Amino acid sequence: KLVFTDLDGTLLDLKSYSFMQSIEAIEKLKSAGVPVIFCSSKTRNEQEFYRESLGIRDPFIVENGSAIYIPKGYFKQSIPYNTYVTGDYEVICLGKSVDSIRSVLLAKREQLGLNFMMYEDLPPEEISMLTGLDLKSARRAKARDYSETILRGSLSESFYTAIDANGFRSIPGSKFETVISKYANKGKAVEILIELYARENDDLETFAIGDSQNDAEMLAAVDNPFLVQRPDGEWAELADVTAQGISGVGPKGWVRVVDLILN
Ligand code: 2M8
Ligand code: MG
Ligand code: MG
Repeated sequence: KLVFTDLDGTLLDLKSYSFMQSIEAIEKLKSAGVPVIFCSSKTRNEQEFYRESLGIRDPFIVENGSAIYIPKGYFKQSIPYNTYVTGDYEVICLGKSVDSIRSVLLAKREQLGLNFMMYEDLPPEEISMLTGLDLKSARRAKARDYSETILRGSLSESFYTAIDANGFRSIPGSKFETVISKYANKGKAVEILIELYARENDDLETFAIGDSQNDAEMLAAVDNPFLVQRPDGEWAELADVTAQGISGVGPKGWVRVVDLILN
């Protein structure tokens, strides 16, 4: 079994970004030897914080499918993709550099006379105020490699057309929008990891848990897709995939899905 999971509003409480409610279920997955693979809009630094806090050592997918971080030696066989090494990881990159994204955003903001703000424009203190992340977490969120989050201000139809023409797309998250390369994709990243696990494990059964539209591609890539409830009690309406709706908002639903997976 393999579990792919979103973080904000899924494993983490959407408001406090806390993992307290999920700890026990994570321990059960670890004891059962089931990999817990984060797949989120969060950065490497943010996800490393949660991996270290929770003692998770499995690969993880950052910035909405922009890159897959695989601990060195995690797979016995060598990885049949272009990779680069950073720290203790081999990285498969599907996205584009944050610098290229930010420079297109800057140019389009100017040309189209828009007034949106992105992380790059703001000190961590202000990001912290706007997101509810604590200051250290705001710094980890600002340290992006392959995407940029737009925090406030209006975006126009012409904005979306312009970024599309430059090879980018905007992904609506639980609270904000994040601009990534068109070729970055949570689903593609999940498929690559499934293929790597499948070389070493027979009869894999795959699961994914999310809470919003930005999880659709991940959910479409697994055998058993689940959606947890959002704070308003609704389940996200996904365009191209049907997922089983589980009762329980965020981590409350997450814990229920883990019980289903293990029983
Ligand atoms: C952004 O991600 C959330 C996730 O759905 C969003 O778009 O609403 C990203 O910048 C992420 O790195 C950050 O931790 C989060 C904070 O709410 O916002
Ligand atoms: Mg989410
Ligand atoms: Mg997310």
